[in-house]
Amino acid sequence: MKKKIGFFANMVSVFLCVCALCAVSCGDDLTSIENEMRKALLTDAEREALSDAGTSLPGAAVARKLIAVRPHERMVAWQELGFYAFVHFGVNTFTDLEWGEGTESPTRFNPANVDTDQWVRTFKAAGYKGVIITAKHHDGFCLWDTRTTNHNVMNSAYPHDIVKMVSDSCKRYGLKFGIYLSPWDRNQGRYGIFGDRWGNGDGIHTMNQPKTPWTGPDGTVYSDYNDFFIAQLTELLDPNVGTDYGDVFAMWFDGAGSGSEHDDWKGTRWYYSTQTYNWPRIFSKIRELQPDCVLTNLGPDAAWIGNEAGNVLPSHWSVVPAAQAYAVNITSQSQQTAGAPPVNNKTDPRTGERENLKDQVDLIWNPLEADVSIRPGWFFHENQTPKSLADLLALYERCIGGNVNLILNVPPNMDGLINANDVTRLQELGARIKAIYGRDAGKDSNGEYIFGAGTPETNLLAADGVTVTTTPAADPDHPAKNILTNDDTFWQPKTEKENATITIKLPAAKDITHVMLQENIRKSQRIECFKIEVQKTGTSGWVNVYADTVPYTFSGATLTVKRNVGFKRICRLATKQTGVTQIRITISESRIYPTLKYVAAYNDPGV
Ligand code: FUL
Repeated sequence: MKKKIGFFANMVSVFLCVCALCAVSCGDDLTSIENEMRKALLTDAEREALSDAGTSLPGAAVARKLIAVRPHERMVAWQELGFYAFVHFGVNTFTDLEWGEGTESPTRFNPANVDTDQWVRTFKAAGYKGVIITAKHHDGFCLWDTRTTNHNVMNSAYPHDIVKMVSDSCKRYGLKFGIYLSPWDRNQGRYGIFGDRWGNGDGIHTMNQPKTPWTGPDGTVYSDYNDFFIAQLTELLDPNVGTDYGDVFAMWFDGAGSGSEHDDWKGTRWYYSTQTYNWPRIFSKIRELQPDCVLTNLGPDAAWIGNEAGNVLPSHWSVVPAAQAYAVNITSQSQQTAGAPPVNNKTDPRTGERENLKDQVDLIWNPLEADVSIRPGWFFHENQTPKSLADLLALYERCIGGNVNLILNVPPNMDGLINANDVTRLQELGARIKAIYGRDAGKDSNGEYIFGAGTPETNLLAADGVTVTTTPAADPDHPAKNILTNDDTFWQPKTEKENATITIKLPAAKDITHVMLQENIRKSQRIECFKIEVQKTGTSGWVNVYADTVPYTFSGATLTVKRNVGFKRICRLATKQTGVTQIRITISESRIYPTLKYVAAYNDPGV
């Protein structure tokens, strides 16, 4: 039984808070709130640089403007997670659908024996550092013990709060816990639907009429879908309303079905649907309840890459025009009918380049996330199989190593378990990641190596006797040797230069298949173009093993894209380099004073 005390009081304060907020920001979308939040994080000098940021700035002033845009600590923590699980589970698991219509009976949800510990153990074995569960998908079925609607798991054939079970399992295994709450809700009668497309509908709502208030199962009166959505968020994020799921590292909002006016097939006929969200109110409520929670996909913190196949660009930029992060723009570019391709505006790799940003006055730190499913569908379907190990490893390396976080979906089956062949595939993936990246695959939220005590040190540069020299010389506070340790220290030159050379000498020759580079993103993203060369035993020349540019086809033209770094760049070399004694990284362009936080080299035992 839930605590209900305080709920009404809470709703009243939500209402008052909202009225105050609306007075200043309704209609502004997230600009005023989010941009002010972002600017508040900068130092006076950085804010000054940004407020001066205009058009036609001379030379380095453009670079200064761009490096003034930096992540909040919540974004640094999110980027460090890198790899986490998506779990799509709900009525669709039992109806064999991807997008339920919202008319299905909750009793259709009938798993034999949900074991969320089995899910999370499997995820940990794969190297995941967090889990995001579909608390509500587009069909509106809630996987938690909610008071907002009867369309929930407690009225199903398996009356258990699945959200709570997942959050408890995450705590047990040291993984972060996050929530997907679909804004689009096809079960909720007041969700944006204002009429039957063909004039013979329920006639409750017409375009110009205010919607009638409705009463939830516990007597709460909602006047608008935004109230309802906020009440759901409050249950999920506010420990004081009785459903305590603990810290939530990310809220994942999907833009599907939430764009401008569109037709929606609901059970037996087409409806004409649109929903006006009060995004400033929604985002502010989350900030108030869980300030460290990242608002991703459709939200001001992290952006969707624009496809669901993990097709990243050759270079991704975290500093982009702020308009890219506006929720209204994202929803209008998302899917409006099942299977329809989204309007993808993230395929132009020039978006974040200096040349494109030089005249922009409103910029935002908005790194990317790729959402991909291990199977063709997001929900479990008996006839589907998981991707191959080679595909999954390539996906991991191009996303995690391409300045893009990866959320890899694994759908539980009708028993409520991760299917045996998916478990095997994820264990294989974890074993490969561990063998290549060892300790650099990271730590869990308890500070333990994600693969446990037996995690090997695989970084060849972590050995005694490795030396680093740079041109220009390092700032004494940020010496070159800092790049050899995977911590918060970093290298930065002493002088204001756009280019630099970093030479790493190994005490004994090594075979190398990968090099990994990380910038200190707390200082923004600065490296715009770099290449890697190696020198081998008994030679004095340098062999180029990772080119500074790469061809990319966009809109029928072949562009030459410069390779940047960002949070993490994994460079898988075209062929294994044997007998390497020195590695040279040449930064040919940067947004002045480039930084490197960590450089590692590996020898993949599987190559
Ligand atoms: C899409 C949704 O429509 C899918 O059902 C799924 O939830 C995926 C993660 O996002 O846009």
